Amino acid sequence: MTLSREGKAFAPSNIALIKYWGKRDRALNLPITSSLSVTLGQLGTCTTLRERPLEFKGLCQYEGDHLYLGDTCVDPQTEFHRKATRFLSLSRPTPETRYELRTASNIPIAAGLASSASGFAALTLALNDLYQWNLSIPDLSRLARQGSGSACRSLEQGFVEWHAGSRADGMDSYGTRLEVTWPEFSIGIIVLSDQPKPISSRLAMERTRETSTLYQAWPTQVANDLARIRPALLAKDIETVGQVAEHNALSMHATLLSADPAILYSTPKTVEIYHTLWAFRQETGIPVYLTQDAGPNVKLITLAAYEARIESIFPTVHWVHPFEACSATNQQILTPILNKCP
Ligand code: 2P0
Repeated sequence: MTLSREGKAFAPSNIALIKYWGKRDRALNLPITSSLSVTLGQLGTCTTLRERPLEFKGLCQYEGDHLYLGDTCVDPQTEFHRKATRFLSLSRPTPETRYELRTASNIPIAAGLASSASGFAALTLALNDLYQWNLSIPDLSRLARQGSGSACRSLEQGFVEWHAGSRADGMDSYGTRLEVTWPEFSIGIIVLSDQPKPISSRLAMERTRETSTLYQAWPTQVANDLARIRPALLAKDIETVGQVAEHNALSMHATLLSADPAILYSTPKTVEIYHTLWAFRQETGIPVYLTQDAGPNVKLITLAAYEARIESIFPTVHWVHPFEACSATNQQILTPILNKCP
């Protein structure tokens, strides 16, 4: 018994500088606002996908799609399995088609490091490879979005803006790359926990939208922040980029705190990092800023030249250089890192 030919792809993760928080359509993952992220180069997920004959069991003993995380069979009751199966059903050739999907990530799963973004972007690219669709980047982005909203920002390298769009069918809601190459731009990841988050971002953003009065101000804030950060990125103005991104992240967490019941992803360690960073910035004048997603981990925004100084206060920081994988002439294509797949 053999499996069909395989589709295989790598996709990087991304970190939002202007956050996606709140949906206007839950089924299609259509956002209330646009958002803007930086793609993480070689940090992401590799996925292989095959059609599985029904009688082929392998390690997973259950019916349906078989999902493997590394060498471990994923429990079909998990949110990850449900989301992946639902996503695969968008393009299953027949209702009887079953898949074997193997995924390996070099970032902690569900640690607020946007691993669902790279996961669904890689799965979209693996489908594109398996069925030889040759889809355009906007088409890939629109499809990935339906797996996980933030995945639509992981189809290109560099800075990517996800345009909220206004159409009910979502055809105008996808990511496009900004014409900026900034080799010195650096993201520092401080992992405080790789445990799954206490509440999924999907549920958290829903509760915030429904119960937080502060959330009413969020769309206006995002519009203002986007208007400030776009020219700052083009000008490679790290102070403005960092200030706007930090302000945007803290404002998102303020809406979460004002949800009912409140949602707090920060731990005491997270808050300690805030204070250490702000004191360091004040004392040294070094442009280093923070952002935080749906988890306790903190990400730093800075330039490579300041990394050694910053390590004196945060020795465990893991640096990512988003533009490392991009040559000067081929800045956006994911192909140079496809060979990251084992
Ligand atoms: C972002 N986050 O812009 C924001 C900031 C978390 C905090 O996108 O429900 O996993 O699958 O569309 O994409 C995480 O949300 O949510 C996220 P779904 P997703 O990166």
